[in-house]
Amino acid sequence: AKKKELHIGGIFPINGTGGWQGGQACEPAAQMAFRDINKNKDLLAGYTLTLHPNDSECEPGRGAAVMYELLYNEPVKVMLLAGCSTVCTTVAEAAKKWNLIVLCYGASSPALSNRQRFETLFRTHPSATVHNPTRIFLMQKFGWSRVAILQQAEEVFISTVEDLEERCKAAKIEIVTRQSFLTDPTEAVRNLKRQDARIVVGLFYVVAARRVLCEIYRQQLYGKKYVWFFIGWYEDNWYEMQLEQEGINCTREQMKMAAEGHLTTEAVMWNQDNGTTISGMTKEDFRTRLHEELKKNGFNIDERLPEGYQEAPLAYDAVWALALAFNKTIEKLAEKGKKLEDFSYTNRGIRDEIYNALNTTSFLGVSGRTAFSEKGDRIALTQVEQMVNGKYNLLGYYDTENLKLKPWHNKEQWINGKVPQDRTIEKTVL
Ligand code: ABU
Repeated sequence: AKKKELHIGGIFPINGTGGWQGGQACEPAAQMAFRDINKNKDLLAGYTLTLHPNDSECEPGRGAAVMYELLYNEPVKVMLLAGCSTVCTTVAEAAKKWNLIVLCYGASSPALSNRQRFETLFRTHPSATVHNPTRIFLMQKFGWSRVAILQQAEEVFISTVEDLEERCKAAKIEIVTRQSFLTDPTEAVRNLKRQDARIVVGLFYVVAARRVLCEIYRQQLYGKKYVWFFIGWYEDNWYEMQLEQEGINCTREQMKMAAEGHLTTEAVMWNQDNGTTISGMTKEDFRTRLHEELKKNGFNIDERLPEGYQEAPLAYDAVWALALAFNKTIEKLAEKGKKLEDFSYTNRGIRDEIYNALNTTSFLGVSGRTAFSEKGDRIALTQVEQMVNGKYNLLGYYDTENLKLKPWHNKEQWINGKVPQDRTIEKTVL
């Protein structure tokens, strides 16, 4: 008998210029998952999943337009997959009106952890708040109790800072200044210098990060007196890419000098060990297949990895989470004499079944244990790295749930071997 099709709307940020174009690697990873699931005889018997992919460019307006195209054109979509915080926020806020569950593989905004506002949202991407206990741990470890914050004015970073401020207050760490910018960070960096900020937490998308880094160089907020915390999900050589195209007024060498010694925190997005996961692949099998897919999609991965490479396992596992939830829903609905293909945008009952199924999903994926908290969030471990001579060194892992190191390698390096101070130390004249 002909298999029944279940349609999924896919919203991927691919061709934009500002935020996170992670669809470049996440879409091929998701496509791979759809093929694997459709071939799997133990899942979704009698059904086939069809993805309808679109590019949101990581622009909320474009994301909304794409969502309406998916909704107002046949066939009916049973779920939406989306990435990039600004787009997920727009899509997830609206989708509940169509009784649609939204599963975000690439959205870190803490603002999304709000069940009143985002009734039908789940995400395989951890919330950016997971970085904050790790930042506090590092501040305490290195004796910094006076820090500053520089952020891009986007809800994803604003909500991360709100959480960081609370945690700093609890840990008695003073935030000397909080500077924000829309597109040009010049004035904000100047203000950091005026306030004699030495330890700075920077929160911005990668294009803005390059502008900030060039400004750090120009205003000389780098070197032995300064430590910057950046977000760890940028690609490894982000500081020297796209400089001409983006009109960055610094050379590669200057960018490298300014980036030296900075720390990054990031959620661990690849399974920790190389054991077999639900798809039958280890994370290294997945990497090999992903590389083949990326090459087929025209990426020269030896030259540079596409954006979203780190998050590709989250996209792959999002599709597995969706398939397992559909499988469970089909069984539940059958008990009531109903079918998943009867889903319509006015069908709250089927939406609730899919919601309950996702809520109780738990499996070992290529990104690690995949399960969702009551807010729809992913539970995760964080990783700390430091840039030394233009390359990232792994310093260690921090378990933000149990507030434990696991393990720390003591490999941090400071210019002249001294940990930078968080303030000017007055010399006592005898
Ligand atoms: N790791 C990518 C997150 C992108 C975003 O939150 O928009």
